[in-house]
Amino acid sequence: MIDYTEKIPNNVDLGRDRVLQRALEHWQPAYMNWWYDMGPSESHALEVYLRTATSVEPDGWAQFGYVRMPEYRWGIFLQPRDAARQVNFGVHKGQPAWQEVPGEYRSTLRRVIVTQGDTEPASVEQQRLLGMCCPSLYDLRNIFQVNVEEGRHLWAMVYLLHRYFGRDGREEAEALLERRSGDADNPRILGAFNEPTPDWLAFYMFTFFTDRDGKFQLCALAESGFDPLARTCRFMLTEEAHHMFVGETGISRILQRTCEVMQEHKVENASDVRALGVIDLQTMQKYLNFHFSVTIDLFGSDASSNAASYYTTGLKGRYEETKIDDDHMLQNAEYPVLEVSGNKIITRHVSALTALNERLRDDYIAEIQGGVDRWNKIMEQAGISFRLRLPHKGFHRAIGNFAGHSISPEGEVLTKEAWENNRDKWMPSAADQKFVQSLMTGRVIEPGKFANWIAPPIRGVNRQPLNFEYVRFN
Ligand code: BYC
Repeated sequence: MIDYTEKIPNNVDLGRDRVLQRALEHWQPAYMNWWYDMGPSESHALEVYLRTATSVEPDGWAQFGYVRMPEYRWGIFLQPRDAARQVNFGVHKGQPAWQEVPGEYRSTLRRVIVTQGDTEPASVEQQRLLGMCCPSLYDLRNIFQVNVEEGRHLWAMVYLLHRYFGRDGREEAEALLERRSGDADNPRILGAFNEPTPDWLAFYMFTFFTDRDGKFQLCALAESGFDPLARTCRFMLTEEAHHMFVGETGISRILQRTCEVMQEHKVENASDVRALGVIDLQTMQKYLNFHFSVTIDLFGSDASSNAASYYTTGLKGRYEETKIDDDHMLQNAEYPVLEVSGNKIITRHVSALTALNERLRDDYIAEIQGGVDRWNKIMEQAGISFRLRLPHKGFHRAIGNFAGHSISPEGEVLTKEAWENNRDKWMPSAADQKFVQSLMTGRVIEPGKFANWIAPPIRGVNRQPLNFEYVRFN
């Protein structure tokens, strides 16, 4: 169980390590200052129906109740230790999992933990204004739940930095509160976390696509030979599931509403659909193209010596590593990657070790495709022929083999000029964004009411009715 009597709730017996406890208690007010500055705008006095972790066991870890977000009990929760756990891949395969950081991997591990940690506050910063134009109390509560849990994920990485990396870990933990999403001088580390999330369509796309990168990266880190990292990522994954649910159902509900309106008014043309105050399917496709492409960049280069060394040294595994039936060394294995050759895209077989980013990206894309198929069922059931499609992997890429190339959503290699001429057909244009913004000017906060452009969810949170007061404004 988690000890909530402590200033910092935890299940790591923090009270026994006074030095660590003091260091984290010193970081805590800096974190709170960051939350007040960069957390959800004008939200501090609201009472929000949130879930809080009570135990790290798979059953019954959550307790629901009204909380003012600054009073949320952020803390440190690791999955319980399995004393028999081993390093399951790479050159140390078969050794007992490490309980301390191996000296030779210290800086590499710290970099991975910092990169992971940096995404968590970044996403809160990206979403901070959205509460001001929420489509319902239900959605407002959900975004706040996502935000407090991203805050907790930051705590998870900061614990590792403080506990295992001494002074430079503490400095990195401070820097995590100093970088800012989109800041020209001190931006967040990874590209997608510096993109704005200006509206709720972008938010649902982000939680569907980008939080799922979080899932796959956390799964890979949950395989780590460094046991405390593995255990903390395992627990973070239980929280991540809700974020992806918010994204997938958010998009489903928008599609549902658009299809209802299209059927009711017998309209198909995008401008007629927009005139009825709902989001046309073409705009949904453009947002999808954007979020998919910036998210698949987050997996890193197709051929990466970093990825190879993370694996060989046992720091970061593959998705579901222990379920894969091979030697878990990959010294002689190959993996296909795509690259541009002249005006064609060709497949080349490269060392499976250097292609580990690509492999994780492919695992991710397979799961994403399942979600897109589920969305398409909504159009199918409404008798509408439009289907959403994932663009080609090379479309709009800034990292890896496709960076610097102009690839169409169908996978044709184009000239830069030809690509630019089609840009607004494939990606949200300024006018598209303006239209989506125009739907989201005020907030809908009457219990049980939903904005016109989104259908209500099938059920409420924690079996509460849809007209439950998920957020109290008092
Ligand atoms: N933008 O060898 P390369 C989440 C850098 S999301 C900017 O290709 P590597 C969440 C790279 O850092 C999951 N820079 O890549 C979701 C490297 O720089 P240095 C976050 C990029 O190292 C929603 C250089 O390019 N977790 O949790 O094999 C809400 C060459 O790198 C980008 C992780 O990412 C980019 N897109 O792999 C909240 C896991 N991509 O070091 C939360 C930890 C690459 O040469 N991170 N670069 O200066 C990693 O495992 C790896 O750092 C990466 C990159 C997979 C990201």
